Amino acid sequence: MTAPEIAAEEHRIGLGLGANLGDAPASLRRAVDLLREAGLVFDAVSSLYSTKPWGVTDQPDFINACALARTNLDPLPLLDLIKATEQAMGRRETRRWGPRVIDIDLLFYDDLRWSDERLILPHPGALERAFVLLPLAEIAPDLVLDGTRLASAAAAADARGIARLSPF
Ligand code: PH2
Ligand code: MG
Ligand code: MG
Repeated sequence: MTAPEIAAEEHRIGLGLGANLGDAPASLRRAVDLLREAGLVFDAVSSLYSTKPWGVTDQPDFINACALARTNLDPLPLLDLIKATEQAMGRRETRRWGPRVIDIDLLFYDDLRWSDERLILPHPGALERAFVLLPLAEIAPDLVLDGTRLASAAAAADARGIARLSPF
């Protein structure tokens, strides 16, 4: 007789979290709580970082963090869950790169490379934006994205305007 299947959460994912409206640290924690209640298993969450706005600069500073989790969901159902969580927390569409109560970005999903109108994996900003790279490298220094080890990328990043605040 074969052993029964155990519902192991087998896909390893990275999430980028950000907010710059309302109580941003509370929003990041609420996002993790909601995703956990929805079945994601969190293995690590970075410190909270205060970061200067990137892209559109005339808006409040952001709080950013990254997390490592596991899921059984395929990429698009996972993306649906992420978007539903943002909506449940009051996210409304604003201008691109504008202020938001919560932003949850899927940074990677196993070693999957994916590109369509809804999703690009690995997230193209993960290696380029210090507000993602620094928190992600804190919890996954040995992870390799697009052939680059995160610790090396973080060491080379322009970390001006980014301050580690506190544990999550
Ligand atoms: N998110 C953006 C645009 N600019 N800047 C910082 N510092 N942090 C963010 O999370 C961020 C941003 C769009 O998602
Ligand atoms: Mg984002
Ligand atoms: Mg987003």
